[in-house]
Amino acid sequence: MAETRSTCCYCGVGCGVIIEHDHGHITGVRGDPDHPANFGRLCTKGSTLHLTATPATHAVRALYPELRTDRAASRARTDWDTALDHVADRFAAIIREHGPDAVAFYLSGQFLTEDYYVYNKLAKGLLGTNNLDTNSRLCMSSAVAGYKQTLGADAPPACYDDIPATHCLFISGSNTAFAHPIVYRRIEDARAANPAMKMIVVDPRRTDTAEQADLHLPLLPGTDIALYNAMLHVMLWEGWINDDYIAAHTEGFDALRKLVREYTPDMAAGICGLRKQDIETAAEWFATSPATLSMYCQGLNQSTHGTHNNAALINLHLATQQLGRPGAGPFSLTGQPNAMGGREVGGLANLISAHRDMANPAHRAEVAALWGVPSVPDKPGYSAVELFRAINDGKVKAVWIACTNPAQSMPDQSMIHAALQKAELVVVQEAFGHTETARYADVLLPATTWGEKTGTVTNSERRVTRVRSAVPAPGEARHDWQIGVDFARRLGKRLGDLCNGALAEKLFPYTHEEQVWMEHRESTRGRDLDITGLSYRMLEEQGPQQWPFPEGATQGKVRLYEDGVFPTKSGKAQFVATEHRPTAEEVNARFPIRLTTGRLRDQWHGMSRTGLTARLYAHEGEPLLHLNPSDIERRGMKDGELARVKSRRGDIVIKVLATETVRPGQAFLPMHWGANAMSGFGINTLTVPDFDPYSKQPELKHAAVQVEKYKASQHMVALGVPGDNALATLEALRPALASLPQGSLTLAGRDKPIVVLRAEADELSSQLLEQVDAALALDDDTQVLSYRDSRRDIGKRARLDGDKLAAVRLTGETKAAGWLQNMVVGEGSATEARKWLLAPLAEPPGGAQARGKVVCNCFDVSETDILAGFKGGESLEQVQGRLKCGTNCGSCIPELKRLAASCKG
Ligand SMILES: Nc1nc2c(c(=O)[nH]1)N[C@H]1C(S)=C(S)[C@@H](COP(=O)(O)OP(=O)(O)OC[C@H]3O[C@@H](n4cnc5c(=O)[nH]c(N)nc54)[C@H](O)[C@@H]3O)O[C@H]1N2
Ligand SMILES: Nc1nc2c(c(=O)[nH]1)N[C@H]1C(S)=C(S)[C@@H](COP(=O)(O)OP(=O)(O)OC[C@H]3O[C@@H](n4cnc5c(=O)[nH]c(N)nc54)[C@H](O)[C@@H]3O)O[C@H]1N2
Ligand code: SF4
Ligand SMILES: [Mo]
Repeated sequence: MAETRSTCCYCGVGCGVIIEHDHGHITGVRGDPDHPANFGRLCTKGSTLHLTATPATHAVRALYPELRTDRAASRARTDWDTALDHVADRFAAIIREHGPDAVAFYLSGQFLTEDYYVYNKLAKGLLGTNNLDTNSRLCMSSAVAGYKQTLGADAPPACYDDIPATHCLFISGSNTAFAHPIVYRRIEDARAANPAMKMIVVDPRRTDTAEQADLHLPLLPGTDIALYNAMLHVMLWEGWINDDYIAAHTEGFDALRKLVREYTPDMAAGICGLRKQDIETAAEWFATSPATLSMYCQGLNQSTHGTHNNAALINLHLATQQLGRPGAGPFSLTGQPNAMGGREVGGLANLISAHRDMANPAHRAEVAALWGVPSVPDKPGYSAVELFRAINDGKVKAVWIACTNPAQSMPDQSMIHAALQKAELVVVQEAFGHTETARYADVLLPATTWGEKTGTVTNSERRVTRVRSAVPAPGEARHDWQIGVDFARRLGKRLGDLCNGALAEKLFPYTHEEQVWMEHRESTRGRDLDITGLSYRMLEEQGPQQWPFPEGATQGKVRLYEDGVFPTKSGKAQFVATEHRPTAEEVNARFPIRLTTGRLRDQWHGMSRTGLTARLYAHEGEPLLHLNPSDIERRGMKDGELARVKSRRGDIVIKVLATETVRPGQAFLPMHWGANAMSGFGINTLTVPDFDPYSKQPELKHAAVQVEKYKASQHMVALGVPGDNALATLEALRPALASLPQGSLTLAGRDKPIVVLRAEADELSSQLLEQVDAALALDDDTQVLSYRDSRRDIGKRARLDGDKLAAVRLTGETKAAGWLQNMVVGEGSATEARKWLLAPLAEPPGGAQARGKVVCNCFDVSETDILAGFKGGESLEQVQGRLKCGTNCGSCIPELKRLAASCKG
């Protein structure tokens, strides 16, 4: 057995992991005790990483290059030479005919810095197009623009050590407990150590994070600017601002001061749907605390005024000098593991290397000189939404998509799917071949992924960490950067003197990722993110380091702007006069519900990886629309019934979940459910493609929708697994899911995963039922128990494996599905079920219940069991002592506290 230190490939906290393996297979993972991001801790997702790398996952891995030359045909396996030559031929032909702006790259904040660097140079240096954008456009681009407009550079000034040093933590638009769990563990520690520390949470929903706050401001979605302006109004009125600091280190305050005069707490209370006193309290705590740290994420960024949401909050830090010292600062939490690295290499359509500006001729000349090319293009490329529109318009003919799944994650999915259909050439470079986007690939290029890759990433606190490979690439998968280099050389040969084709060999000489990184390092010399003092060797010997870390330094910079000097022309920070603006879509009589979207604790984005691990479904196991009970009742519905949710762009059918965490008139959808998990194109069918004018980040957090009861006359639940690979069964059932008006396809169970297909339709065709039975081995009548009541339209089919229930299909009445699922998963005796299966009963036998949600994933403890403890008078400590819940990774602690509080009240 061997161990390899690496980094978790999920969120921007950037936790260090130790991969346990036998050089061939990954067998386990644990937190790296020496890593400064997590000191040994991991959350539910990080601690199950090894389960996404089992041999069974090969059923869905992209293992070999695949190609189709005819759109109507399906792809066939090919070799790398054929695949890359084909793509190079097509790219060269399109560029020759239409110019370099007719091709585009759409990449990812989950690329390593080395991957990113190669593709950036390929597009901007070799081809001369800035059509290179990434999913960071959906994620961090408002944070980038917000920092640049105010502080002058895209650099989060704070760090994790500011958490224990702060006296007031202002969390806005961030469900830290779910989305940055290990940061949240640090927050819990800091609050335990300093009970006087205040925590304010600004979020329309009462999330687990908000639940723990000293002050929760459940503002109406999209009204942050009004709130922050009003807080500044109060600070001015009370004399809580720092005039000396403003005079010495900032510019633009007068315009802002004038503007916020009208933002009285009363006025903002009306716009935001908040209490005036709460706005005043927030202003007081923020301004008068010895050190205030804000943490924010997509609730601010994913908005048509996302840049100004960021700037309005940073304004407060500048006005009160809450930055540049321990425990204070505006700390934008990074979403993806290497969105920061992407920003560093200039991996967006409007950036160039090392935080340089495309619009600045001197910056362009510097990059051109570094690369040894005559020039880099000055025309900004298409940003994510613009790019897919340009494909739809036929302006972009070929698109190369890598390490992101736009056919699930982009807003307005109908437009995205139409674009992918329309494109002349779609290249998808993926580690997992089953994604929604991979279906559109004319060429599928298999990439290595976590556990196999090597390079570097930068986390939220500017800390550069090594990612290392533990096991070899599966099949013929290759590293992302290598694919880019190989392609660049092939394309160069075909382009010749066109673009910078003749220089391709010289531009892409790399044989090792470290060479790529060294070039990136050189590009940062003298820039705000200077890392010329770092090396792979140093990261190896001394562990992860923060930037800037210029040559000659012995340590990176823990915290920025301590001297009050900012990387702007004047050296002063800039206030931005930010005004409240409506969201792109406001609610009205036809679309009366404000829909927001976001994350679940245990799933990652489109679920290509977390969706392979059954236990990660246990917390919220199927697509659900979170809705206030009063809104459910008003529609004549009950918890768990189906609703049709409609926006101006399309509709989905989904079960409702009654929850007080959303206020009346609002709804929440987890962002994870795409076409692989539910019928149609998934939840992003509903979201708006409108974007912020500065950052071009689309408004994924706000849409106006209508919600109506949906009634299907037929129901089906089919569950089980025929062999030992549930993932293969999942794949086999995908066509069935796609043919349904409403349905979902998920995993359940723990060590022995099973597949669960739920379906609702006015008619379940015999063809569909046959398909389902075949996939679950319920098709051999001699092996199957079968009951049919045609008068009541109730059907039951089950396969037993000895005395155990192995698979079930219920049609007509599905109330017993949860009970049967427990039985299949629990592998208990099926004696009782056998009787039930052959009887006209529809409901499960008395008392038998579905197990319900699993709160603690480490120890598999359900909400039912936890609540029984609290209701029986046990304290949190007693419940934890008995059931062990929350005593390992701690991701469920906020929820345990909430459940405890709910039983007290
Ligand atoms: N479990 C898990 N963790 C993840 C990820 C994942 O997929 N799963 N993804 C990672 C990535 S890439 C990202 S970007 C981060 C995202 O991390 P977060 O931004 O923390 O997560 P979200 O759930 O998208 O949104 C945060 C909150 O914004 C609130 N919100 C909605 N509208 C508004 C508004 O107008 N104002 C305010 N103040 N708040 C609003 C929502 O109710 C939601 O609770 O998570 C990272 N971590
Ligand atoms: N409604 C709504 N939509 C949202 C959001 C929201 O809050 N609400 N959030 C947005 C945000 S913040 C983000 S960041 C995006 C994320 O959206 P996506 O980028 O689409 O999310 P992922 O599913 O993480 O996609 C990464 C893909 O890369 C593949 N992959 C993994 N490792 C590797 C590798 O090493 N190499 C290659 N080539 N491929 C690999 C994975 O299998 C996966 O398919 O979603 C956005 N969409
Ligand atoms: S908090 Fe969880 S998902 Fe994020 S890096 Fe750490 S272990 Fe990975
Ligand atoms: Mo993100």
